[in-house]
Amino acid sequence: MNVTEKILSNHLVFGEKKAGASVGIKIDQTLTQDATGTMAYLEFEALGKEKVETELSLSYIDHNTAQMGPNNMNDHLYLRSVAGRFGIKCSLPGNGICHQVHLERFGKPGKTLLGSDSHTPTGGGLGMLAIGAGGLDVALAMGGEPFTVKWPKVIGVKLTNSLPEWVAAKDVILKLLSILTTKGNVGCVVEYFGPGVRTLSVPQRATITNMGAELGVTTSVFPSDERTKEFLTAQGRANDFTELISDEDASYDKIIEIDLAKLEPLVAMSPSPDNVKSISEVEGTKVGQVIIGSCTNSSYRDLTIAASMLRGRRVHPDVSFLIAPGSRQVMQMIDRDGSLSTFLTAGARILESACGPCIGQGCSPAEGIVSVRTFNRNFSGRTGTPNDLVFLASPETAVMAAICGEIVDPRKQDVIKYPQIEEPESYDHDDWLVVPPPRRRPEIRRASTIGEPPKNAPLPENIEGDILIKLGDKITTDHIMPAGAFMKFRSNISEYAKYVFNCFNEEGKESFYERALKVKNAGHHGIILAGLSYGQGSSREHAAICPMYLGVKVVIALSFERIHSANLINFGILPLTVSEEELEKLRGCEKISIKDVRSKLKVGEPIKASTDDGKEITLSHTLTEKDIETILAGGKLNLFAAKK
Ligand code: MIC
Ligand code: SF4
Repeated sequence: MNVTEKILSNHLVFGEKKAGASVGIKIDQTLTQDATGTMAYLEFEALGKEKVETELSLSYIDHNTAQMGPNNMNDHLYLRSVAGRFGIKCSLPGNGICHQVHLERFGKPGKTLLGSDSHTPTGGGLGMLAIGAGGLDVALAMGGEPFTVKWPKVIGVKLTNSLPEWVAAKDVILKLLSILTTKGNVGCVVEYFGPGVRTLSVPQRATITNMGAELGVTTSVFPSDERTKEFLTAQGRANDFTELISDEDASYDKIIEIDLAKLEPLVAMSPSPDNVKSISEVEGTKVGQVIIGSCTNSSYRDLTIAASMLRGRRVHPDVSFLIAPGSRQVMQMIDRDGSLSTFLTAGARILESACGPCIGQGCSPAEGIVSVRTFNRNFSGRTGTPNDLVFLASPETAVMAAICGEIVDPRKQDVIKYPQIEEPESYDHDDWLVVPPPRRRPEIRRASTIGEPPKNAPLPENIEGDILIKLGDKITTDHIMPAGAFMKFRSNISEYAKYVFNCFNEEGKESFYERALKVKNAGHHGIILAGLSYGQGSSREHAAICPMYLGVKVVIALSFERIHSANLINFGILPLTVSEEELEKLRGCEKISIKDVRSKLKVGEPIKASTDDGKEITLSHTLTEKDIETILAGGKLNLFAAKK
């Protein structure tokens, strides 16, 4: 067996080990972050459980830390109290980004981790099967329910040789993104193997598995080997180590070989992480902002590289240079070893250990300037600046750009020697910003800005649909539900729903929200039309909950991304697929009706839609029986309540 099959088999609760078959797996650990966590815990409360039933559940506060107005801190107090009440640890603001902290302090090889954040696969760097999901699925896993996932196809990525100077782990994943792209990888797991694996440390592996999320795969995983042991030992967690490697005769559904020695520095240009260019194609581009941070590249290793390059130097006067260390551990260590002072002398602005600019919480670039970031996403407008120009790159390439004021191939200069970085033998760790559940169960603190998960009605038999919006390919959840400044409404659906598809609203014209409400109030049902890979990116279930709240019943697309499709089902929205030809026909009309949809779903008959211009369209789906039951009930919360 390969590593993926081993972990899945050890956790299998039901289902057949066959690619594409629905299986239930036991979840050992869960994590949430504040932006998805408030809803997840409101949903957990609705399940009526006394305590979590996992080995370990953690609630991280790392996304909404700007605290403009009371909303954010109201959320934080709710999260801390609800964690205490149900036996969950709470990582307070300032302790760091969930994925970085979880890797450092809590992840364990061979375990399963379900997180309400799409970059949960970061844990794959430690040999965990770490999967991102919507908050409701995480709530159910906390309640002891198995998590349902398709038995994956495993793409083996064979790594050979070792990385040359100035080429980083980020370039490995950018290379893979250029091969596999962000579309069409649903239902796959990427597993790394081969002799090159041992040349990569755990933080480097975690950069690769983290950004694997952009491929749209279920997760990515590395074996757990001597390097894993070194890392866990340095974290004071040698006892958490178990070896986990694939069998000699393990096979993969497909193999991609990457010769690390042949890689070069790469850059992903706006507006997609798979818009990958070699550095020679972008050399000389003037840069106005550089940021080192996010859960992809803000480890101690990344910051040590950055500090070594900056020692005795200053950043270019035209560049605003910012650093957000991934965790309090990293922050403390760069303080102790003098890197912090190097950064300050070089002219860096130091940000809190949190998601910050990665999710548009400040530091939006000025119009027209290029911002080079070590992050994982550069979807248009995510920074808070419309039509932003964000280039994703390794810390090495980013710091070089900060020093030179333009993109420079670090291999072509001879001023800065390549810093050889050793992993520390011991990391600082005290965990005192991780609050364990108190002995006496606290009362839940629920301020006025904290709403309730909205209820949905069962799916109607006949859908009288108005097409609310017609979209193209690769619509991300950032398009559907903006983050940044709007994230303060995450625990209040009626407020947040006002901003559905905000980026497509035009001034002076009816907004999506207004249109959807008009249709809903007229007793009709909302329909969304889209192209390939609808719902890429984040795990935010708000991208399903808010449209549901506005009366959307069906999304018709060429294909869906895994997490978003699960979120639609969880909240009772029907995801239907259509051929390109039929989609074109739908684009030409405004209203469609889908008759007898409940009955047809139940008996597995094809679903037909008739358009207002007299055409008949066939719609398909890949729903399991359980999915159908969920949608018919109007979502998982209704289903759960009915079964109680
Ligand atoms: C993101 O990177 O887009 C986020 C913010 O971390 C999201 C979660 C969210 O929307 O709260 C994610 O990746 O799942
Ligand atoms: Fe936070 Fe950005 Fe990572 Fe999402 S991708 S968890 S916003 S740092």
